[in-house]
Amino acid sequence: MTVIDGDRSAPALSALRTDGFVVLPGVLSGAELAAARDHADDLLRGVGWSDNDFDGRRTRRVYSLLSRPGALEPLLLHPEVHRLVTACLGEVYQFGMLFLSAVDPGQGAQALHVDAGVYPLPRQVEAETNVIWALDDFTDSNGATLIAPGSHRWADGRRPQPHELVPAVMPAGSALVYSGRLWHAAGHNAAETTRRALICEHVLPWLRPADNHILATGVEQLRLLAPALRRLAGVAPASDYLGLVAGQDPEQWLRQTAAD
Ligand SMILES: O=C(O)CCC(=O)C(=O)O
Repeated sequence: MTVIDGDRSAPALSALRTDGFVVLPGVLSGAELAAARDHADDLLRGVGWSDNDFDGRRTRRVYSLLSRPGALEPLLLHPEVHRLVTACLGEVYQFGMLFLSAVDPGQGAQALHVDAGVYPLPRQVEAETNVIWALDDFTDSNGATLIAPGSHRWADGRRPQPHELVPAVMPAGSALVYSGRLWHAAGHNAAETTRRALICEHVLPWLRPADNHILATGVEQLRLLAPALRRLAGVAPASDYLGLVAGQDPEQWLRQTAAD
């Protein structure tokens, strides 16, 4: 497993292309991590377990994060992650699925999957580059994400065998950046503590994102977001003619309708 320290942009990109993932340890400062954890706990308070096997019946999930990004904003916009995403997807892309997850003790391993499997695209298209932020240490025992290195290049129909999986063990504050074509799953949490993560997909701008961020966030809150978050919410047009509002650039439309 490639874990990159030091000046890491070029080796990280090379590992991401070769292995389909890269772990960037210690991306967050202690203060950023503490604030992100506190905000995650606020968001998770009172949230129940998911009601299906895939999301996890001992896992709590929180969506609609753009309506209350708080201390998660530095993670959502982290330049080191976005340099890698830009290298894979180009200058314009948008958030796909975006959620906090708290994998509680006793949660079994998730079904293996590829995030980009929601799109009926040829396997070789890199439609998504995603990140799992470890808000707690990811360990062998607490359900560190299981990944099949190199599986982003596998042909349609090939599935990982148990011996092909490795746990993405990493300290809290690290980022696992991976291809949307990589086979992976949350591991079994056999520990006594919860394993929290922020999971953030980035997808090509001309695809429908898994979450509808515009509806989930609402126009008033979109106006209040940092411009970079607003673009990632899907406000940025994909091209000159794709993603306009009433024939206008969405940013212009937001300014104009605020003034009306
Ligand atoms: O929590 C993890 O390690 C991965 C979760 C995941 O891939 C998913 O829920 O789609």
